[in-house]
Parts: sequence; C-alpha cells; structure tokens
Amino acid sequence: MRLVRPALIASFVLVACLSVAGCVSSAAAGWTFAPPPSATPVPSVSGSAVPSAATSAAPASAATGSAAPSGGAAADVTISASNIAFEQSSVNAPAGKAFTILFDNKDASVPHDVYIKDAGGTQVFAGSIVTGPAQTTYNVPSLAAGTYTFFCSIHSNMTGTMVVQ
Ligand SMILES: [Cu+2]
Repeated sequence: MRLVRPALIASFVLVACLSVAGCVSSAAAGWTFAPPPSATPVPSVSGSAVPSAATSAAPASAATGSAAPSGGAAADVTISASNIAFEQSSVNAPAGKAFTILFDNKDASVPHDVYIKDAGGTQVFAGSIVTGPAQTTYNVPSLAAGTYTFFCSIHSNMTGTMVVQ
C-alpha cells in the first residue's frame, strides 16, 4: 500500500501538468517532494478538471415541458389528452387571426397530436406529435369563422369540435 501511493499521486501530478500550460518549469521540484500521509491531493486535481456545465441548465422551466414558451403568456386555446381521449369536447378559437393552442398530452409514453379540419373535411392544420407526459404550443394560422373538427391523427376516436368565431 505505502509503496503504491507515491506512484499514484505522481501520476495525478503528471496528468495535471499535461493539462496546465507553464507547469513544466516547476515539475522538477514536484517529482522529489514526498506527499504527507494526511494530505488530500486528489480533490484539488479533480476539482479543477471538472467544468461547471451543470449550472448552465435552466431549472425553472424543467417541469413545464420542453416546448412551452417561458414568457408565461396564455395560449388562446387549451387542449389536453388523457386516457386516449381529448378532455375537451368543444373549444373556441378566434376567427380571422393566427392563434395558439397549448396542447397538454398527459398520457405517459403515448403519442398524440392535434389536427384540424373544416366542415368540408379539408385539413387546415397538422400539429406535430407529442409523446406524453409533455406539453407543446401549436401556432395555428388564421381560420375563417365556422365550425371545425380537431382530432388526433393517431387515434381515430379522439375528436372534438372547434368553434372559430
Ligand atoms: Cu392520440
């Protein structure tokens, strides 16, 4: 044990020197010094080598989902899915202007999306798939006033009415 430790510490010093410019000039002195048994040389080496990458993540928005806007502005329409069904049988949306849909997929590991078709069956919007539990905000282009159907393109039983007025 005692014979191994100096070699290990020496190798740590060598690694540290390789990564620090200007260390070479003082390396000669470092080779000869004997590390005291009570010293704690390892933390200083590993501490300087670890970048502080973990602090760059934004913790506040972690619980609200990746695609949700952080501004806190409410969406014009909220649609949620649970147990392979939409929780709203009918929603209202503004006519003649683009609007947003906050889609909340509460079904774990189940993909859903929101499509919209007009009264004639023509598809007017196709939202991207969201695998729950997760939320996203869809940007829907301007629609003329009328009654539309919103539905999930994956589950044919998931439909609802969207009144645009
Ligand atoms: Cu679905």
